[in-house]
Amino acid sequence: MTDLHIRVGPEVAEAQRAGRPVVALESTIVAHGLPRPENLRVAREIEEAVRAAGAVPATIGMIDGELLVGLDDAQLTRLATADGVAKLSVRDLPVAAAAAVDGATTVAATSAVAVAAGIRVFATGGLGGVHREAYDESNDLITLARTPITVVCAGVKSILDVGATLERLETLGVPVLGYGTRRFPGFYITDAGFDLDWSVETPEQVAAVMAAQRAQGVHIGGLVVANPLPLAEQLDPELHDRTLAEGLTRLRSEGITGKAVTPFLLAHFHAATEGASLAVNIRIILRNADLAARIAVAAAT
Ligand code: PSU
Ligand code: MN
Repeated sequence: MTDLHIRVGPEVAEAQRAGRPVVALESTIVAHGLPRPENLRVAREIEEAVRAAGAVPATIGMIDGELLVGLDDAQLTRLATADGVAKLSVRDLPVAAAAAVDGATTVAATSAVAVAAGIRVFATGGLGGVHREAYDESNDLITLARTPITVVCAGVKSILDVGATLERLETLGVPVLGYGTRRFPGFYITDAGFDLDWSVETPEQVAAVMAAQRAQGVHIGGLVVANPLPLAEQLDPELHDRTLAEGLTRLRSEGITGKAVTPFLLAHFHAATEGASLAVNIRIILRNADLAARIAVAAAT
């Protein structure tokens, strides 16, 4: 138990003592982002992908109000299968702890807790960002501006306003590195239509940026590594555009707002594409877990 009331699981604690690489993983994609029953299987596969690339996975979440870094299989199963698991962003953490609930942490909350526990690399699917409807900007962005963690993602979902999200990351001082690309990926699609200023080709190059960021100490914030799917693996762009248009229409007609927006659109994609978006989603997460582990290995040596 740290003084922040974060409990680090035994395997993660042992790896940290030995200076071995650790990769943080979020639980919102498990509890709210992926459909059941595949979510639990995928959650385990993500951890396996991290191990296969030489790092120790630390899935983060809340059980009975306690923040855990490195859920064991029973805890992971509980967050994947229980009803009423709360979606926790940063502001929800103290309230949820006092209420002793079970909760899944978003990119923002996972980043903040990971850094508090001394972890510097994190793999997810896609970041939250600026939504297209009304005024809604994910806490993921401002939290990345303040939290020194490297987040490997496939950009942001095309359900968001991708251009506005990139502008906000610039305003907030968060560097975005294209991994093997100079185009920002749109999660299901390889290229969301925006140029990036910087790209890297290897995990070692990412580790060098992380080291420079720490050594300079000029801006204590995060780093986004945008890892696109290969073109051959993306969701058919036509199916994508049609599904997105339908989803946005349903959002309006069903009056969905706030933190329910992201899970609603994800569920719509999974249902409307009859699993095609799910297969793509799983590929993305596994690829990001692998890359994050290789970055963590490079950063630890
Ligand atoms: N992107 C995905 N799948 C997800 C999410 C984002 O591809 O499940 C989740 C992440 O946990 C992210 C959160 O932090 O949605 C953002 O939610 P909001 O827009 O309410 O901040
Ligand atoms: Mn929101």
